[in-house]
Amino acid sequence: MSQFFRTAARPMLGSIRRSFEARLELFFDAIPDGKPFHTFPGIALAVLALALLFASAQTGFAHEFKIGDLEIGHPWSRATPTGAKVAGGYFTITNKGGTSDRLLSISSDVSDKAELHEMGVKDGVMTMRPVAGGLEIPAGGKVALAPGGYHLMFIGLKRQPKQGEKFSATLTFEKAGTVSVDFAVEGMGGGMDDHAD
Ligand SMILES: [Cu+2]
Repeated sequence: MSQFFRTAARPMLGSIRRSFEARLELFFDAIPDGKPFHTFPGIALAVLALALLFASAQTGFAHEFKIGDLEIGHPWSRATPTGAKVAGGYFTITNKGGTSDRLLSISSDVSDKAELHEMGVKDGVMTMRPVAGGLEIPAGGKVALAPGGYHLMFIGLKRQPKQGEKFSATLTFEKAGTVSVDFAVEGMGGGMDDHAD
């Protein structure tokens, strides 16, 4: 069930929620000025109950870490097949501060080392290379590490991360310093396999 939620229901819930919120706005816009809101109590209560339901379903999946002005959103990794030596790591970094910062290094107990990689297409071929000098997080900006783009790579896995578990890693930023985060391991299926050679 949780597998189903992660792979299928979550994006679906997101889009339902978005269209729902859009409709909710229309609903409130449609209330004539000065007309008492309590003329729609039944509908309003049902709408609120549904909105709360979706909100709680969302927070069930999200986890977040903070260090200084930086927010690390939903670090996740993908379960790896037996024998795999590398695993990816993904999350978002939001910089709420007035100065840029830089993700310099990553370490974790699950692997010998961890690198920051960038994926792109060069001459029609998918390539992946380490990012030199760290990853800049602009002031007031948000950077996403996601399959197909920037990502962490845990190299030399000491064990296979299993779906449903979490493993911790340490991120070091130039200004904000060091923060420990937990990577939620999600299912193998879906998306591109960005770590096949
Ligand atoms: Cu990589």
